[in-house]
Amino acid sequence: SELGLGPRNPGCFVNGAWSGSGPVVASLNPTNNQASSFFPSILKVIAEVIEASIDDYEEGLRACADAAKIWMQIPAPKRGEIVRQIGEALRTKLQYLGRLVSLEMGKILPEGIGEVQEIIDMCDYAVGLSRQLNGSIIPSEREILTLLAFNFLNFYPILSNLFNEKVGSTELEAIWGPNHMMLEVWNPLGVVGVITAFNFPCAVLGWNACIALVCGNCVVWKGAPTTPLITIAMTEIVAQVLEKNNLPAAIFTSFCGGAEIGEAIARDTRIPLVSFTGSSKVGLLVQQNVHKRYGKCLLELSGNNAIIVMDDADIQLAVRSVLFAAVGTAGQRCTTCRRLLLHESVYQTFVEQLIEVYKQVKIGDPLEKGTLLGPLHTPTSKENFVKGIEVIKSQGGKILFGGSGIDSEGNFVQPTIVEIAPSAQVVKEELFGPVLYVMKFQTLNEAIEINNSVPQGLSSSIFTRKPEIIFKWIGPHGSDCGIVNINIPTNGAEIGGAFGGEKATGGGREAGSDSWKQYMRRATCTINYGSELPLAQGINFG
Ligand code: UN1
Repeated sequence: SELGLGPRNPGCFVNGAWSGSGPVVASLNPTNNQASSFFPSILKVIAEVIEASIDDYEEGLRACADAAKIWMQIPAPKRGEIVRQIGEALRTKLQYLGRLVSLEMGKILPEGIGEVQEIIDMCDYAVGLSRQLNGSIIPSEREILTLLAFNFLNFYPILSNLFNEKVGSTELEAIWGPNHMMLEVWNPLGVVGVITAFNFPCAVLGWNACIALVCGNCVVWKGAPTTPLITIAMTEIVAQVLEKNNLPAAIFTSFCGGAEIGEAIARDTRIPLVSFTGSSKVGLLVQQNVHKRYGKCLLELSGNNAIIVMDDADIQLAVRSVLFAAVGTAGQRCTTCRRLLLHESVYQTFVEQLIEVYKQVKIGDPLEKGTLLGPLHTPTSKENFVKGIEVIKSQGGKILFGGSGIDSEGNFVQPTIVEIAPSAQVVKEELFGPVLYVMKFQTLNEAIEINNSVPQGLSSSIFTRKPEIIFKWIGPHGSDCGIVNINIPTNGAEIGGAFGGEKATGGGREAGSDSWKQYMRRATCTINYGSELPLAQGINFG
């Protein structure tokens, strides 16, 4: 109730009003899978949501495209001020939102709160950025060749008249400057579509929306179909800030819905950029639809991330890192460590120590203090985990720890360690749960080759203290991923860097660094402030 949610909630924020004429869906609690608005228990009950229909979508997009004309004209630092206020509003609701993330998505409370903190950080980052959307000035190389030749012929007369009024400016400019200047101007795109996934139901919105907004774009957001309450709560917070500032509410338009709305966004020519987070399979479909209409895509797709532990590694540090990377968020981060590559000399000790810490992982209600492993997000995720274990076994995987679903009304499974050959097909795929494949290697080259041998290329990490290994790892013959860490887990990236990966991960970069450039269109302007027309490449045309 602190977030303004009721038992049944319209799930579309269209032109400043909540509505919804699509199907009614229930938000399930992954801890017990109960969903009904009419039972009194807080933990078991979440709520129902009315999703968007295509008519809702059309209405929302019309208003959003209109609002874009206004928003893009507001000075960037003023747009930053709006994002600053969004950050402030989020700060006051941090605990409530964090609990809602934990309740609806199933991640443990510290991670739920951490996720909301990530958007607050993004707001702060974007406020600063709003004063730094700078273009550059590029020296022009145009030469006024004919005039120069002319001036050489007249060299002495010019010199003798140098301090004389009679010297024409044309001659002097002809010698000293091309009278052209090149510069880059960054303009907003208009409307940015953001489609996010269940595992980070609000942080990923933050990476995209905070930047998109300061860059002068309106945002159309479709959250994951299974986390509609977070979509609504987040939207309401943004909406209140826009209203307080007398701005068109359609600057931020959002829809709860599934594939139909996602596809509408991908096909919509009013949306020049679509940022999509999800599986490689769906990402490819989105990309094809967006590219068919010459739109731009930012893809943040699957990961299949490895940690390499070298023979000189700090084993304790590495064990703690692997635990967070493989078990955190129940293995449902795109940055989750799925493959552990151990140098043969540390293999035995490492596996023993890891099993010891896995034994201590407290599994249970994600809202309860001390829980490290909450449920998987949906009953289907649990089914996929159980089926996945069978496939792993059929491909020669040996279960070293865990390996089963847990009998309960929720979607709980055991954290699992599997010994397997890097060549097994299953190792190339992303099983979205707490399953860790352990493999042995002898040389650094072999480890890097295994790291790079999967279709995905998001995150990677190596544990070593040796500079020659570190620099090889981050260089051209090292990891082929977008995130290349040393002595930290594969997950838990800071927002200041550009986040994203290569290959089947989609190539997009979101959040920090110069990611903002993707949310704007660059105009390369060449200005002629003289009266001659020197052509580039020295072309003389008539
Ligand atoms: C994701 O799983 O989609 O680096 C994103 C991390 C988080 C983001 C994960 N900051 O693990």
